[in-house]
Amino acid sequence: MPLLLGIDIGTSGTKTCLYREDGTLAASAFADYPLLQPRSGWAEQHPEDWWEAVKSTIRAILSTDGISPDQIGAVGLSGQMHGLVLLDKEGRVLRPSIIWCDQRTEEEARWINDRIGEDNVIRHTANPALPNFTATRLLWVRSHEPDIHSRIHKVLLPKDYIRYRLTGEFATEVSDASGTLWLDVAARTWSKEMLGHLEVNPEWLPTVYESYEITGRIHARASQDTGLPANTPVVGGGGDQAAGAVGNGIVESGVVSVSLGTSGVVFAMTEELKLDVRGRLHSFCHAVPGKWHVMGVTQAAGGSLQWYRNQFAQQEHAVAASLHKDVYELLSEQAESVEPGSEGLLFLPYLMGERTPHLDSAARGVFFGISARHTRSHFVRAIMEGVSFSQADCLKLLEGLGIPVAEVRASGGGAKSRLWRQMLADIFNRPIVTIQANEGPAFGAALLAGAGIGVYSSVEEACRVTIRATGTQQPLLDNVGRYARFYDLYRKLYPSLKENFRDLQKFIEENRE
Ligand code: XUL
Repeated sequence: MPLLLGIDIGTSGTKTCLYREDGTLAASAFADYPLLQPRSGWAEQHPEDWWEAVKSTIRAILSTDGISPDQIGAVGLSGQMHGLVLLDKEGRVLRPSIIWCDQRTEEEARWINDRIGEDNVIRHTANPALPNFTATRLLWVRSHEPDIHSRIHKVLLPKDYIRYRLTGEFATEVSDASGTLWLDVAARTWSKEMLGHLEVNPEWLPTVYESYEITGRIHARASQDTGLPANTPVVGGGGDQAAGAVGNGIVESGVVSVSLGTSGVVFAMTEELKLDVRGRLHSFCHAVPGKWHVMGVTQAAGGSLQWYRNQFAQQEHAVAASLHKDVYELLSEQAESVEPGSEGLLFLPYLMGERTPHLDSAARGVFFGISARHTRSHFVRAIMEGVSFSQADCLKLLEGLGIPVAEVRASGGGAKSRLWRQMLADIFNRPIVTIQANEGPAFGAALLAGAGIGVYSSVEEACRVTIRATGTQQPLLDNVGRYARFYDLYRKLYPSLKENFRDLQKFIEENRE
């Protein structure tokens, strides 16, 4: 039986995983790369770094004992969404990719909504223009780097650049394409109207497939580079959220996922396209044919704790290394030593602006209520609680659309922490379920690959065959009450600070080099 390879080009690194048909993991590898932040609010990565990570992780997997390349039946790709990759006519990358969490294009987003009319943008694409959508980045390049703009031959999303390196094809699929603002999400094709209004040459854009469809095959050069057999099929795959949702079995209504990666996402499948009138939730094509999804996004979820780890946890790093432990495990233990509510220390996780529910790229992180009693452990717990409150904001909006929530499944790096899952259970006041696979997007991409070559009869069947719940954490009544009270306070803080965030942004701009 063929093995299925899933590759997830994430923000902190690339995770490549190989699965058997029953969904069990045969091998996995991870390689990281830097996030470039040349200015406050900017975020870029080198597509060449992704490619190096893809090559090295595939090679690591193929050198695992007992695995031979010809066992691999198909490859599925997943990746961070919204990033802009520009190629010239020789297929060379024109500039570093401006990635999903970059905040420089507020003006371009406003320009799109004003010029086309927000209602029309929503009519064409199911979403209003937001600074994280790819279309705004291309406009930014047009006005700030006209020389680069004039040399554009192809415009790709991050995982689709890797597809190009693997197969030589320019292709994408509906779920990732939904996050560009160039896709007619209802019709699942590029929107002629949007391309026309924004003066995007349709020839720049890749062919759009359904996520399980074969988009190309490993070519000879990539076979040499990676060790994968030439002609191995590569399916569409999915944006990391849609692919992750497939990997969590979010392919039927009633089951909702919370995934705590760098960003945090609450995700639900919908039988038809459903919209939040104010655009606070994204409404995109699902990686399942004929289905859509809605999702709420916390920009800096695991990203907030990662920031704390990088800036303040040197001591924990050293201890973790000496104990052969993950530093996040240690941070979680510290947080556990503090009572729910962090003795009044409250965190707003807006380190990279915020999408759901505020749609405000000027918002910034806040610790509120610091007292001399607070220790580093309180700060860690407050970060985890603040991120959970922000995910509760997302869930509330989803429920407001009438989406049934019978079960919530947690996944992503943050959900490895039992404590963080308990916080979600207590703050959502709902049981939180975990499943056996924790590699969400890479797993989902592999399942899509299996559906593409007929190992499974459909994406839904792939999920039925491979996904099993492994545990449920119930809300603890004492905590539920305390958190409900604290959440009220959390929700009041952003409105009181909104204008101050604007002033702060002005101050930063005035004092920029
Ligand atoms: C989704 C989103 C993030 C990125 C990075 O809209 O921006 O999930 O895909 O993970």
